[in-house]
Amino acid sequence: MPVSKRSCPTSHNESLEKSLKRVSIEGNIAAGKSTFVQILEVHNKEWEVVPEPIARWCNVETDHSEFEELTTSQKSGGNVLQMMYEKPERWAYTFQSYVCMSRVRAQMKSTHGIIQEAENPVQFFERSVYSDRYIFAANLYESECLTDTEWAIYQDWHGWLHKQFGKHIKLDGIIYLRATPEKCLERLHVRGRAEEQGIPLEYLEKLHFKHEAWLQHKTMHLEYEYLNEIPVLTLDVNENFKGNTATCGDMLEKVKEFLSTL
Ligand code: UDP
Ligand code: DCM
Ligand code: MG
Repeated sequence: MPVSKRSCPTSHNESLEKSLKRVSIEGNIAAGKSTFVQILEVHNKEWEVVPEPIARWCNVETDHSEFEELTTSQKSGGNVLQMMYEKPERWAYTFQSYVCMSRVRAQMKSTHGIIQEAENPVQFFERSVYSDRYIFAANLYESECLTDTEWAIYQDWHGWLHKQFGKHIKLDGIIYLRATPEKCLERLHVRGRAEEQGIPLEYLEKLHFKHEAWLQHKTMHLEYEYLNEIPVLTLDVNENFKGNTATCGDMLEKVKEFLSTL
């Protein structure tokens, strides 16, 4: 019997889907997530990284690479990250809906190339639709930057999006990069992203407590039940790990051990 032209790629995708592990790297602003995922990416060719599409948020109309950090002169489109920080009660909803949509798109777009052939493929996402909702959007709602109506609409489409695309974005594990809000503020200043320089310590404290409730104390209520059982690896990143071979080596060992349990 002739084999259908479509059967091979389909079964190939199905077997990739079965062996593929998806792990989100969570943590406060400037904790060191992007730095860490870059280390992961070069360490193992079976590991693929999906960074946050921050360039899209700083330049809505651009056709630059989504993951490029752009200079101010390159930013010709609307900078919705800046708009959100300058006037959150006006722009928080717009920003959060764009963030979540662009994240789903970025996470679904990958799994190309080497990972297709990998024996133990892993995708590391820089953050997830869960931190978008339960950390950032929830905090903006509690701070009265989202109205009741905006929050209700956000949760409605978030649930729908998850139902439609959950298969491609559901997680097998979470790595929590844990740092004090003070350390994050210091790194935020070192990084010097212009839009973020007015962020006060209190804002990072609020986000920190939400991360702690979710990933450390596990007291946060989540609509997605599978998340209550998900394995979490916490890595303390208060000490500098960038450029520190020994610390990075320890972190990579912990990640490998964690992956072997998923
Ligand atoms: N950084 C550092 N030491 C570290 C980790 C990060 O100095 O061990 C710096 C990094 O170079 C950057 C800033 O802290 O300037 C924030 O890091 P990143 O962009 O990785 O944080 P993210 O917001 O992605 O969590
Ligand atoms: N951000 C946000 N809401 C989200 C995700 C990210 O306000 N749902 C913001 C926080 C940072 C920037 O986007 O200012 C990128 O995050 P980071 O620097 O932690 O990578
Ligand atoms: Mg980052």
